Amino acid sequence: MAVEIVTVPDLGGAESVDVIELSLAQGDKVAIEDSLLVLESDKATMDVPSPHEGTLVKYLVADGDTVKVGDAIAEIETADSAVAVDTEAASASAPAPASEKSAEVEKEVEAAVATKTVAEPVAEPVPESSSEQLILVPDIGSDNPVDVIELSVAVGDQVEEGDTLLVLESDKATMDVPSSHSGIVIKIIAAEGDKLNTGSEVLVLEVSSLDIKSADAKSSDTKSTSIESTEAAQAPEPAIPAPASAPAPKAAPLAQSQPATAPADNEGKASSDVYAGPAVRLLARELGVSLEKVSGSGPRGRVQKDDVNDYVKSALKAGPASAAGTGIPLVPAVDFSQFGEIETIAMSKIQKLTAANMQRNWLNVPHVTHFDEADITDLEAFRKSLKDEGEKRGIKVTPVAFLIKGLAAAMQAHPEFNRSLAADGEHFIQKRYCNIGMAVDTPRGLMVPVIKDANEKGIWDISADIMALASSARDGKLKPGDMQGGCFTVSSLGAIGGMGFTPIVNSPEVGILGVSKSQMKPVWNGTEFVPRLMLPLCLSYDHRVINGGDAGRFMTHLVKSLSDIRHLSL
Ligand code: CAO
Repeated sequence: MAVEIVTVPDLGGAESVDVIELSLAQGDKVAIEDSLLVLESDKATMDVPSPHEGTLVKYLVADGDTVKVGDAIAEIETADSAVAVDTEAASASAPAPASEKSAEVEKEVEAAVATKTVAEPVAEPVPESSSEQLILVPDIGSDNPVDVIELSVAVGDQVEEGDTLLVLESDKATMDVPSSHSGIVIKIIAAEGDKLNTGSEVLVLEVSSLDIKSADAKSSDTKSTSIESTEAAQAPEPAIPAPASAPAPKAAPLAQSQPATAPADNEGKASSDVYAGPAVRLLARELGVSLEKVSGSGPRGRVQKDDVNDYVKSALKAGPASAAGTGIPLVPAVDFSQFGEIETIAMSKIQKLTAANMQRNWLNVPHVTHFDEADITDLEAFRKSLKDEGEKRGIKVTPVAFLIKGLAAAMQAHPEFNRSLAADGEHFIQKRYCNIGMAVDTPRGLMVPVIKDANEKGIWDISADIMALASSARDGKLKPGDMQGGCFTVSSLGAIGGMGFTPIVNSPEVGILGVSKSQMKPVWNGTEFVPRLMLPLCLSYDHRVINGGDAGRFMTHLVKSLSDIRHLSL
């Protein structure tokens, strides 16, 4: 049986990382190097490419899991396997340790062929119309009827496969029933308060025949029910499959709002401890509402959708208030939809991390930005003269390589730029190594891979590092180790444009160099104006560690070495 287990590859030193994205669905075709999932450490994200070609049988981890090197993450059925796996057999059970996987695989694949799981909603074609799907209650694991406590859709709603249709509740648990098909709700059969059993009718969907085929062929991962204990105070947030396209919330997110409402019954609890169903939790997440701030009006204090919506309305009415504890006035939450059509777009993990880091650094670091220009006329002539040799070596040399070389030299001459403030605020940490981070603009957001030991490298090696790291960053292939250990950062917008900008220090580093686009300018040489290629440089620094005089001397050193690169060889 050719079912291969894919494991977590070398993490470049990180001990454990989080799974932040499952890139495929069960049953998807996979080519070698296709991204299977995305891992994230404190510092970086990393795509895990498939080492095999074939079909994804199932993931052995879930979004949000923490994994380490060698952990089993997915099963791939390779092309030479004779068994056509019914992906619906993949259960939503927690992954077993890697060592147990191989033994389990064959058993599970055989089971998959022999039987279909019933732990998911069952869709029976309605005989009269092939475009209508009757959705039934999946196996609820008990003969006792369970209560419908929440209907998550209404007639006319467009639902995607995996969207929650309704929430069931027994004595012990709530169960989120996701849709097995995409389509439009044309009839709702079950009502809130009804008691249902396995196989009871829920609703009818109008689906296109294409959707029926693809839903039948697709994985059941998104169809599996998520169950949360209503008693387990420590229960994690339920694993609710996110809809493919989340509906735009009617109000702007309230992440920082502190509405002037009466304290909620749930005040002081963790969100996971609040009594609420998965659909309500999903709504709260979409609206940026912390559930513990919402009073539940349902039985036994259960938080209902209306409670979340009421909370949002009252927050919007209350307007901005000061953020508790920080003393920083908040930007008011605005319902932009009152002014025109809007779309709410989810931020990627990288974008969220960048936003948090930028805000942290901006608020913590007293910034000063020092501007200067370097005459790079001769540097450019020399760089262009390297073109032929660069082509032979397969290396492209850009001005950024000289900047990194020049920065490393300036940091050696002015070691205060290679310091960090110690956590006690009373010492400097002087680094004896010299690693320079380079901001890279990628489709996923801003990444900062690090060129290690830049002071010991020549222009060819630095250029090769720039090419390799920039391309890994853009392809999502950076390892956490590639992003660690930076002492100083360079942010070059030279290829894009601009005359200058004020970059934000990448704390705990103490300096960052912003580089804008070089321009030919008339420069007075004492007797006449001559055309010179001038490169705008913007040095932001942490004024707790660097004084204005230090910055002036550092920049003068850098400008001098870029204007006459012979200084770099001294
Ligand atoms: N002035 C004029 N032209 C410049 C230049 C400058 N300062 N710097 C680079 N260029 C030119 C190069 O000469 C090259 O042109 P040729 O092909 O004609 O020689 C071209 O721009 C190369 O650009 P590049 O972007 O491919 O390569 P790079 O080495 O200049 O930069 C990298 C690499 C990774 C720094 C860059 O691609 C990048 O991602 N920059 C964005 C950084 C960023 O987003 N900063 C903001 C952070 S805060 O939000």
